[in-house]
Amino acid sequence: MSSGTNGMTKKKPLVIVTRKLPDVVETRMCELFNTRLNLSDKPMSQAELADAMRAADVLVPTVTDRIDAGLIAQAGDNMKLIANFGNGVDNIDVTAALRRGLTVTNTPGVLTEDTADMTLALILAVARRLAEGAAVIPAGEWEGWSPTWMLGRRITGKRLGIVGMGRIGQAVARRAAAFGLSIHYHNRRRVSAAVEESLQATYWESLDQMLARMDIISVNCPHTPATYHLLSARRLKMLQPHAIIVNTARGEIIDENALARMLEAGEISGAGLDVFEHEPSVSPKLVKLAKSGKVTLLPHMSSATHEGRIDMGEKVIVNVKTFLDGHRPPDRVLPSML
Ligand code: 8YV
Repeated sequence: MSSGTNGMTKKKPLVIVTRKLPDVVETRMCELFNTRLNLSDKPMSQAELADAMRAADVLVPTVTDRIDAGLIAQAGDNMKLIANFGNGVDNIDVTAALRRGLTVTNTPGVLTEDTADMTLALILAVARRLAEGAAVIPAGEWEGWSPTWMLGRRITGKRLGIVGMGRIGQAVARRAAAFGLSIHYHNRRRVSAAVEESLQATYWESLDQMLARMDIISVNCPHTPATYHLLSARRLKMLQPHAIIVNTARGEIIDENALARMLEAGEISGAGLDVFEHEPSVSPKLVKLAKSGKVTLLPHMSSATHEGRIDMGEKVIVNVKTFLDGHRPPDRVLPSML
């Protein structure tokens, strides 16, 4: 308990964390703040989140919590900060939060490299049939080497089209160049000439035209109202039949049903997906295709490293502490940034 200037005892602000975080992060949060943890890690219901919004001064949600306008309307008078444990803020109605006078922060920068690593892993997995191959020996099905068996597609020399050339897109480009891919990108704003030059990246103003000419597409833009179903059925149809598509951003950016239909019909050759439109449920068509080896599906784990989660926690702590100390937190998110 700290003392107020008027001599009365001032209540320490309550920080409610919606999911289990790494131990070191939780320990530090408990040292610094009056913190209520979720040790069971069970996702909170909308009713439980509403209770938390009423009771807390600060809420620390994750991607699995839908902090929509309805919930924000129920925020208590003390509620001032939503410090998201995550980079993407599409789980939060940032505009409604701002209108209510709530500050929103996120954890940018610290999951860039891990997410880019997994993007390349998925490109390789799909093109070189990694998941299918890895299943053969454990299943006792290997009958020996054959010159025409398990053939995938060469990566080197192919064209990679990156949709979204922010931090993660650029980290993907750096890795992809080392694999001999030529780098193409579409972004709502063209990146600087210096960045283009250093990445040897070709800008496509028209997403449609880029899609039609690529061998591999990687989705690396945030999910916003403007990018919802950016890869619509119409746009997916522009891909060449041998193309593969990888998504480590958000499921909502691709029309998942259309993608599944086209994969099934052989109109796109393969997909590597770490994110889905209705997590944790996944289109049964995609699940079936995963069994046949056409697609590799991962359970939203691109940023899942011990180091990354601790870094994310540290970012949350800095944002909360800075805010509670009366300053502007470093990772403030404004609707204009989305
Ligand atoms: C995180 C992510 O695991 O940060 C993001 O935007 O998509 C993930 O990699 C998740 O958001 C944690 O809340």
